[in-house]
Amino acid sequence: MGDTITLINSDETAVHHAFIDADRFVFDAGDQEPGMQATLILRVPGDFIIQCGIHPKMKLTLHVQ
Ligand SMILES: [Cu+2]
Repeated sequence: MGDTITLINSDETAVHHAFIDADRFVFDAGDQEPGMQATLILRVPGDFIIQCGIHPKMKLTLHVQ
């Protein structure tokens, strides 16, 4: 908890939009053009799913201690 994760869109053309929508924690990176980065600060312990608002199949499980 308290660490940060840097989310970098390293795709060459695709825009991504990472977000977490959990009961106890919400995060929204906004639309990320290729090369853009966003910082996710891990404020709450637990298991969370990072999703992409543009590509529903993209999911990343995050375990915060
Ligand atoms: Cu995406």
